[in-house]
Amino acid sequence: MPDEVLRDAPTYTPKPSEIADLELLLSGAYKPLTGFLGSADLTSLRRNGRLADGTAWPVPVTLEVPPGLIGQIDVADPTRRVLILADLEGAPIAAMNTAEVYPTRRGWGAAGTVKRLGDGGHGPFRRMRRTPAEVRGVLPQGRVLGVIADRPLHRPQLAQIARAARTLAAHLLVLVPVGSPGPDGLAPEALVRCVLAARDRMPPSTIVTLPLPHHDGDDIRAAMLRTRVAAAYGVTHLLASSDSMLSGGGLRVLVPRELAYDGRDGQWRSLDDIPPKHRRLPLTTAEIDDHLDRGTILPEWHTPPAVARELTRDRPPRRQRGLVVFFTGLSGSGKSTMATGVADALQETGERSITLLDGDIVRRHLSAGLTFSAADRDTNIKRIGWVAAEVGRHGGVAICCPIAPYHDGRAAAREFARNAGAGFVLVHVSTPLAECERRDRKGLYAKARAGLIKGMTGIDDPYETPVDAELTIDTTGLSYGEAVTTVLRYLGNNGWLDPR
Ligand code: PPS
Repeated sequence: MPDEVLRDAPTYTPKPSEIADLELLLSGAYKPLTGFLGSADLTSLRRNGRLADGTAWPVPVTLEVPPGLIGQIDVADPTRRVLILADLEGAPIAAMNTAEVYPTRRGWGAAGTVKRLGDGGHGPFRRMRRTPAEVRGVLPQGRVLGVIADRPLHRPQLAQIARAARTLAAHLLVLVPVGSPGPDGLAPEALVRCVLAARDRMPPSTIVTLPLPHHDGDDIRAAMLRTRVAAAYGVTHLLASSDSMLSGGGLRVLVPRELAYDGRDGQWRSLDDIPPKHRRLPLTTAEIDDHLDRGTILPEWHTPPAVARELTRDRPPRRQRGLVVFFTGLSGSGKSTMATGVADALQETGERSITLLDGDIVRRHLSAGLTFSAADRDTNIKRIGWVAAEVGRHGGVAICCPIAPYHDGRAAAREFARNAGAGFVLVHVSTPLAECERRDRKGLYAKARAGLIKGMTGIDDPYETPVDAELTIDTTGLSYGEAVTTVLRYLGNNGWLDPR
């Protein structure tokens, strides 16, 4: 590709899951795919699970682009059909030779082959990324037992791995997906630390990371994709987790026997070989989360202490974990008052570091210049949500109290918190409009009714009632103290505060 074509080509940063797909396309893990799919392949895929040329392929690998970009690309002109795909910092990863742009349900899709430009960037444990060719180059001859470790490995999984490796006389290849937070919400780097912490409990192994993205759609197809990727990495036998039993991609999938802990000798063996009174079943994900939330140590019979230590580091007990308390409600509903009261009470106990992100104050600093248009409100809420999540990432408590009238903005704030490993409590202050209008502390409702201000939430701008609030409080007839106590009691009962 000539330099001036690259220089003049538009640059676009895809969504994280699309960047993960891109990395796998570039590394050869998605062989035979060499680029993002076009409409003919997608239609064929939907119809019969095959690409237009008949190759079996499990999931659509697509790139969505904003409408503004479409005008800058001309697929008929070789000098104007190149699109530079960049990472989140804007550094180029690849050049796409756009062969087609097509309308989708949500906007536009772009298809074409991709060629690597950058080194793939940085990031924690980047040195553990390997392409399939690199891994195949170092694997010993013979069978390769593959494990996709999207969750930490506890003793039951470690015992299954050891058994399978022994039975097959296979070398062990552990693939750690790091594209996005895993199913347990664990940050990718924390997952890698947990897997490495279990290394001395595994047979000799090769451990690599890869950005396996999450694809919408059914679990079977997602499992088929994983199987294909594992096969590309040289896996001959893939150890399935109990919830993904699938074959395909030219390898064998092993569904491990369910193991339990035998209290007589401390071994993990088949459930059926242990008398019920000596048998302990593996902890469920909910039980593990509960241990972590409360800060009780994961039992040694179940989890190697080194793994437990890493898990606790990433998910400290709730009373020490970062938290976003997000109040939403109409103007005058009492959310600022309650938020301030909760902040004061927590500051008095001294157990937490608090940041209060009040609607009015945010609009003076963080969101100065924003209006009350739908787009600006959305930006405002995303900014608040982002800052709150960063506070949470560092173990603090962020208390926010904007109106946040739209579901999408609130959902984005929740997602930011989740990705930062922080808790998120949505408090809907549901005081009805009539009561808010009666209070009308700032005289805004009167002005809105008189037509002096436009777009007032509740009057001529919508408030989408939350359906996912952890707590709903109507402050009509409630004293200040009662309202604040309700929130504090919720936080206490759910482990977010030190018991007193
Ligand atoms: S939003 O929708 O979440 O971005 O709003 P927020 O940042 O919380 O700002 C709400 C405060 O701005 C004042 N105000 C208005 N509210 C709603 N609609 C319109 N058109 C409007 N114009 C000004 C109002 O005083 C809100 O303060 P609170 O504390 O909620 O009463």
